[in-house]
Amino acid sequence: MTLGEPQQRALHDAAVQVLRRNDLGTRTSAAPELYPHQWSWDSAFVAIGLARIDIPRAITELRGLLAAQWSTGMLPHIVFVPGAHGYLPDAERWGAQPAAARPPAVRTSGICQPPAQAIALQHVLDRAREKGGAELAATEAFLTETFDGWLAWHRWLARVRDPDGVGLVEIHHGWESGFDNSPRWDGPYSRVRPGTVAPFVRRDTDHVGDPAERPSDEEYTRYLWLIDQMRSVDFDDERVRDVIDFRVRDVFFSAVLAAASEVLADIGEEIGRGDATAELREIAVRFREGVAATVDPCTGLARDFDVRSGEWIGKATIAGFAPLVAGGDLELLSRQRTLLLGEHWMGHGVLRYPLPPSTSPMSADFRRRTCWRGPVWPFLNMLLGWASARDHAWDLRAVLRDASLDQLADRTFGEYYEPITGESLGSRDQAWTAAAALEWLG
Ligand code: 2M8
Repeated sequence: MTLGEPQQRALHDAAVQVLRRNDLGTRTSAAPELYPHQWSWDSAFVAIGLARIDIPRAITELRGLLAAQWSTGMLPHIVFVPGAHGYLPDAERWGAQPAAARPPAVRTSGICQPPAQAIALQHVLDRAREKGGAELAATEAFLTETFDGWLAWHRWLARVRDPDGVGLVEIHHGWESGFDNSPRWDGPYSRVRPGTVAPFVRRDTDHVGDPAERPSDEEYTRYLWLIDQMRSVDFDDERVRDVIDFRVRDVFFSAVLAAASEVLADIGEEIGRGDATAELREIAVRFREGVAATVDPCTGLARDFDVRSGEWIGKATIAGFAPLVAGGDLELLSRQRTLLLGEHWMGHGVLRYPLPPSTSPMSADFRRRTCWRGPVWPFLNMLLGWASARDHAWDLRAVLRDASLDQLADRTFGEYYEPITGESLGSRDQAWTAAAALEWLG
């Protein structure tokens, strides 16, 4: 089914309302109750949706995020909103206390998330070009003003998180991946041994939904332990590597960096910052090749690498399709598209909609209701749709678009969706889900 005109209009209006409701003025809450703060990669996808309805507001969103950039170049994964709590009991425990590199005026976490921001910048510029006039002028001025900040972010990732130049970003916490409790991290977390850490106690479980859908308190205690380890060295990049129990080369994060670096190089050329082109294209090539080199010839899926155990992580998750985000080798991309559309993934007979679940239903790790272990994530489908358009993979894009609109027509804007029944799960009114609806509607 594809949506008719009235349903499309209703979906559009409801999505706009969600973004307005989550609007804090200069930041957008990731979701009203559960995630009231500004999350880094949510905010990038939110800006893509905002650019469809309000270009100046999209610019404000990205400007606000950049204002929280650390002096090292890192963009923190959460910018805390004063007075808001969500289910995180105490922002200070997640790193929001003074660290040498943190800007003084904001409270932020001390870890990062995949760098989707340049992809958002490109969307804002595209929309501004369609409008022309003052909005285009404002967008170009904004890009000129902030270019060095985005460049510093990409440089930090390339230098600090890939010091050996293998073309893969090393993460130090499952949250840095954005795929919090994915089966990808089961092995690495099994080697995290919390020492003395105050156990995690939820602030309020009322709006967290079914606890079975979420990581357990024991898992959260490990998450906190890693933050404590980082705090013990004042979040100092060089020293964190030596003390941290979790060191993984994240293939999906790396793919986002590759794609975003290519885009940032294009933007740089357009605004007269050709001086950064060679460096950014080199980062794009390095990480694209790094991602491609992880592909398991048996499964056709890209893999993460656990630095501490020296093992590949070959779980059947959506991150295995990282090359489709990174772009590059045409044959590899074509093989991956066939796999993605095939019966282990989007073409699996049990699925409510032909959309990729976060873990393959064929995998023993598949959990249909548990957050990153099975459900479908609309923002990821938007990202795959963007990459498909970039690579002229119109067939894949069309399936993703039609099925996404069908899924989102319930207007709950769920955080994630049960892949077999299509039920909306997790938080409601999730901002990046509303943004995905607006982007698909065009
Ligand atoms: C989820 O992660 C946060 C921690 O960062 C959490 O579970 O508390 C993930 O889905 C992540 O990708 C997302 O950015 C965040 C906010 O939507 O929620």
